[in-house]
Amino acid sequence: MNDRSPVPVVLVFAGSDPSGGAGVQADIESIASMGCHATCVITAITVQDTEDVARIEPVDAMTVMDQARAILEDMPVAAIKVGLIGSAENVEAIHAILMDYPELPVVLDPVIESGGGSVLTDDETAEAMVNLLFPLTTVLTPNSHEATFFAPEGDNLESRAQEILEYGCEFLLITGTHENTRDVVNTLYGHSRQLETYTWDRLPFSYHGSGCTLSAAIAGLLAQGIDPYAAFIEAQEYTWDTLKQGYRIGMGQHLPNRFFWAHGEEAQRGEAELDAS
Ligand code: PXL
Repeated sequence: MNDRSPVPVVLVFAGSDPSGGAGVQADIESIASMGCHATCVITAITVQDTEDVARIEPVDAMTVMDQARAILEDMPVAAIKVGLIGSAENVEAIHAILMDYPELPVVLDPVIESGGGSVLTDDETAEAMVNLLFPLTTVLTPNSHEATFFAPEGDNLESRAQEILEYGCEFLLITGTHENTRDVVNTLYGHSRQLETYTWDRLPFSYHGSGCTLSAAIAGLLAQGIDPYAAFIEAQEYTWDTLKQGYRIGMGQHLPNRFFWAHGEEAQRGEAELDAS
């Protein structure tokens, strides 16, 4: 934490998801849950519900750049999270910002499609991400579909991971939610090799915003100054709990309950004390 701020600040670049499940809405809740303050540069407005995405309206690159500069010049940002970017021009704007703050850890969730399977990132934007942002990334968090998209040549997870690491990110955490395995296995790579695997009980539903929740939690923990290996474990535990205690409010996917910790036994005890007084 910086001595100018009582709370670590995370700068988020992300799209708005009006359902509140994914995007910047997810990032704010996750980052707040990690005890940090989320500042948010909106890169795109999406029209979507819990089932599907109908439209994406990218914000123009100058507005993305100006939002980020306004925050960075005002607050002691301690980590950056990048989610949906919306256009190749926005990739260039984010690249320019990251080049000016090389000391900040960057968590990039290379969003290609929504949980419902809609394409959110076109090929030109994806290519710009690989060339301009992957080399500046501390932690890249693709799911296994996205890993295949970025490394189509590889014929297994290991070779795809090696191909992606060569673009320059420091750590690569590939999530296994989309695989047909009994458990969910997430795999961490770095320093040209596999570093860890993490195995989680597979939950019964399909969730909207799990990747945003995980990557934002990692960014929050890195902003707290926590060791990256500890941050990866804690962020996965947090994300799994949000899904386990998630709910189905709309007619599509379930949503993570990112404030489950505020509704637990401790919070209920506090409420009972208030009622009694
Ligand atoms: O989960 C990826 C994602 C990220 N950002 C926005 C989204 C989605 C998925 O729907 O809508 C804005």
